[in-house]
Amino acid sequence: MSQERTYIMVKPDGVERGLVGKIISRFEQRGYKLAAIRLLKADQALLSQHYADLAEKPFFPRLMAYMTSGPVVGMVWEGKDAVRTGRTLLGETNPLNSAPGTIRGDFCIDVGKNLCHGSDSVENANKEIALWFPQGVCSYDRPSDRLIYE
Ligand code: YYY
Ligand code: MG
Repeated sequence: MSQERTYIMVKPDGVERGLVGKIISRFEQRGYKLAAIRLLKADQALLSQHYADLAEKPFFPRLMAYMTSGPVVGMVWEGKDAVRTGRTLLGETNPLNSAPGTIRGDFCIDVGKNLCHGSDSVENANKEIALWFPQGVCSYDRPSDRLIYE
């Protein structure tokens, strides 16, 4: 079984709106395994590394203000196809294009308040996990995996 990992983050609007539990539940109920979790107020330096590819975008200053407006919950979820399927669970970047049943499609409207982040490739997932969890993640056996994977 693949042990692919992805970095998922509840943004400040999701924390303030009390949606952390619901977002965690989407990943739990799908069968993914929690490998790390952390609540923190991210500073500009950390977020600038996380969003380095977007530094030249016109929305970058607004994105920084949003992401530093309150605490975030960073998580690592593990399992088969975790990166691609994790993004499917989140929905599209613009919530208005997100199907009902996805997190963004069920809980938000504007792109600048889109609740959550998910890594977009295995390579970026590994970079983001190292950035947000420099102390490493948790490895453990989960007996219920036999009920999830064939
Ligand atoms: O990976 P994802 O979060 O779906 O989108 P990105 O293109 O990486 O952009 C990161 C973040 O930036 C997005 O979640 C909201 C914000 N953003 C924005 O505020 N306005 C845009 N036009 C595009 C993105
Ligand atoms: Mg992205």
